[in-house]
Amino acid sequence: MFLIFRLVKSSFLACKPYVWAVLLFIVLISLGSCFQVSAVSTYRYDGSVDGLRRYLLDTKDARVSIGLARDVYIAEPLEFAGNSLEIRGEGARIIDLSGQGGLRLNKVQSLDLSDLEFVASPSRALDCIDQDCSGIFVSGRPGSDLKVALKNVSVIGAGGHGIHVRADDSNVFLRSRDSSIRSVGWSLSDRDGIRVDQTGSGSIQWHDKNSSFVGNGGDGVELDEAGAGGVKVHLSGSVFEANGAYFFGRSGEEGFADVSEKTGFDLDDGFDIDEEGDGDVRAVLKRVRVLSNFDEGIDFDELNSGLLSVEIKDSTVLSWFDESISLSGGGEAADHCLLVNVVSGPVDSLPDGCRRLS
Ligand SMILES: [Ca+2]
Ligand SMILES: [Ca+2]
Ligand SMILES: [Ca+2]
Ligand SMILES: [Ca+2]
Repeated sequence: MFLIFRLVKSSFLACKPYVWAVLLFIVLISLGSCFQVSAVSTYRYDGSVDGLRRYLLDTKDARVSIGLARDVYIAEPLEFAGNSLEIRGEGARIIDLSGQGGLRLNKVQSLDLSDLEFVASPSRALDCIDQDCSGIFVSGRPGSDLKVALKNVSVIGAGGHGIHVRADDSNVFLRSRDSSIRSVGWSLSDRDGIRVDQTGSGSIQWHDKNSSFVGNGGDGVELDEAGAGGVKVHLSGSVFEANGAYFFGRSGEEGFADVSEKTGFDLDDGFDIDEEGDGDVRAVLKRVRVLSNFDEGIDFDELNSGLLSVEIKDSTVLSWFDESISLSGGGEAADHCLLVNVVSGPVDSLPDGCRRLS
């Protein structure tokens, strides 16, 4: 305070512009921090699922901390339709017994999850024909960006997609690190570890560091982008392993033929990008492992106007069923493709347009 008083006093005396600038800066910083503190306060989970449910329904910008000793059992989905939701698990688990999908966010701007394990009870295939069954479902608000951030998050066992992000006319920014999506998507064909559906205007950006996608029925990750806008990904240390085996895993079961007739089939992969309309696919993958997925390891398709640009470095991509790396730009070769120190195969030929440097 004394410093501020001295500054005010000296500024009146000297009328130096820089002194006024410093004072204005201090005032703005103070107002900014006050605003942040008052805008989002933290709800501490106290063991009442009903209380948590009401808080989420009543709050526009929500922040929840759960705590290490807590297992949160939910018998029906937790719904949120405000602006932004942050859940700090602090080591907690949410255990979804509903089978319909555990966390459902409708027309939001951001979801931020950290230090949380999300375990879903598997769903029956017939139950998932008419409902999403994703562990976590997030839809964007048209005209606003949609940000989804995962840090040290696990999603295990959901019958539908592990995480399903859907956006019409919104940019999707997905950031993940040290997270794991595994053993999801065994109710129906084409239920993926992470699935992003972006239609209309808007693009998809995904940054990942050290996350893994293992043993999911559909793709490890599928990014579908349509209309104006493209797909940009930057991955380092990501693992896609043993995904896409739904067909083999379920084909002998009773009722399988009925379900497949109603829903159709999609052959899934480790990491799948489908981009159409205006817009590029630009992917940089470093130190990734893509192993034993069915049927392809990496499958990137770019359609209509735009470029397909792919760089993969210091990585291993092995597929025993179909191509380890499949690239299709505008129905033809990639526009730019560089593989540096990449072990790939054994069912493999260098994709058209690719250069390999060892
Ligand atoms: Ca899929
Ligand atoms: Ca789009
Ligand atoms: Ca597009
Ligand atoms: Ca395109």
